[in-house]
Amino acid sequence: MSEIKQSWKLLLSLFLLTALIHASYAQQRPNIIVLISDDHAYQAISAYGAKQVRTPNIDRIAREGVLFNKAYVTNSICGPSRAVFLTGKYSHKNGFKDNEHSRFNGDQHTFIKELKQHGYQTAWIGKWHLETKPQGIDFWQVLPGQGSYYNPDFIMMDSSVKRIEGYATTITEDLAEDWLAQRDRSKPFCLVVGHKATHRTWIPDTSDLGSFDSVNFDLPKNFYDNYSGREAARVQDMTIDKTMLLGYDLKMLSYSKAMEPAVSRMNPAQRAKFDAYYGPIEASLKAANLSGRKLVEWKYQHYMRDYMSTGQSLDRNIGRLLKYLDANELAKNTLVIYMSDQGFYLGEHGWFDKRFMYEESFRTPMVMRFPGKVQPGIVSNDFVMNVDLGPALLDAAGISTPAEMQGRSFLPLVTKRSTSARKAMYYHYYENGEHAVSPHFGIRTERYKLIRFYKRVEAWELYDLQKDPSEMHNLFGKKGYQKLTENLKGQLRKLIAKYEDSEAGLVLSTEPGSTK
Ligand code: SGN
Ligand code: CA
Repeated sequence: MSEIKQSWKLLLSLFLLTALIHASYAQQRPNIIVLISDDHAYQAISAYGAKQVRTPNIDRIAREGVLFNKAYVTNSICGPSRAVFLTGKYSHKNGFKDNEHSRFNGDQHTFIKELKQHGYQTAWIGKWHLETKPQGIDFWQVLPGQGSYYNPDFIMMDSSVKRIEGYATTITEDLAEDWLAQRDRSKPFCLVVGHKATHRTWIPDTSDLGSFDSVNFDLPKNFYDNYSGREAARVQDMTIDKTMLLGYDLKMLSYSKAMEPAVSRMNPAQRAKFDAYYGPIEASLKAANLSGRKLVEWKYQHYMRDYMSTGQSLDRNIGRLLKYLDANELAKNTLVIYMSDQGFYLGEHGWFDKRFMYEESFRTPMVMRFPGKVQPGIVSNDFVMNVDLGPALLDAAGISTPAEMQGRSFLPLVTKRSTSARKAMYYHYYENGEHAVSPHFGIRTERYKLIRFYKRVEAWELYDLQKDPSEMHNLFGKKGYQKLTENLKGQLRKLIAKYEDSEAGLVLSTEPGSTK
């Protein structure tokens, strides 16, 4: 009898020991939170030098960790950007090339599946926008498509649709906190919070309406770009002047009914606040009877005010998450990264929207806090890309990058394990529809950028970013640039071969002088 008792005791202690080891291992591995917003421009973030707005919570992440000054995306549009993040592969490899025809193949491997296989508890909440349902994630609750700002629907794991009263950014944060509160505490976690803000049509929470009404936003120097020498830039359909609509984008309801689907979702209290804010602006616009540059500049100011107010709603909810981590003793062992799915034009070249390989949309804000691993206050000037994010998160969890992933962890660059960053970045944008941006691919080095447009416009562009950071002077074909161009073309071909982008390869193989 006592022998049986003894072996039970032994078994029990063994069990407890294993549980203890398991729990402490779980403790050591960091938790991961990725906050991914939509269309949030670095020009709208004070940590990136924006002077006319404050984003204290995004700034806090940067201050307590690292600000990536040269973070870029491989394909500047929503669905493709998320697919690149998930898979660690370029669009032509993960299959989600554009928002128009692509559906994400959820059977393929993702960084989040890899984390789950290594014992992480995983969740994705909020914007997803990949057409098919999430796969291989423990918990998800996502917006259908672009989602709605007010009283949004969410797709639940059992495929039912649940409408939740309130403002999307706040609800998404509420759901993230709910999930954190009920998670399995014996495991480390990875939570992705996908925010709809600051996507078109830039509708802020009611409490943020009018927050920037006293600010007169500086007009970008190239607001009145005439696109000379840049055919693809000339034929686009994304100007504040012609494409941005008074009724739809700027919410002047008497100008058009297009905003109706968004406002008709509002409850009477929300709608009353909306009308109380936009009604008088609309009345004053009518009374002013503006035209020409006066009207365009009026549109620009109201675009900026709505956009920045929506950004303020976003920043406040990021702050709530940081506070939750503080209050629940999670801050120390959690990597937090904030980024947008791409950049955005805030009037540069006269535009809103994204897509182009020009800096404002190619580049994305990205800040990361990783206590104990990354010193506070670092500013990184190395080239990093969204294709590197999955590998970096796996690296943080002590998992090596799966062979099929094309990105590489950027953690060594900011933990000083290594200093060998990439010297050049490869970009490829495919969509050929809304906003009429021609498909294009290209290379950016420290100083130069070479872009090849195709399908809609057939043209090359070359920029000296040191002399012309706003990308106004296309140097392609200009005297004295032939050698440089040949060199850049050579580097571009190498990247195309390295990433196995046959579509781009085919375009180049038809070039005069091509050896292929
Ligand atoms: C919508 C917007 C476009 C925007 C795309 C892509 N039009 O189609 O302005 O470029 O999304 O955005 S809207 O009338 O529906 O607002 S993305 O964030 O999904 O890439
Ligand atoms: Ca986007």
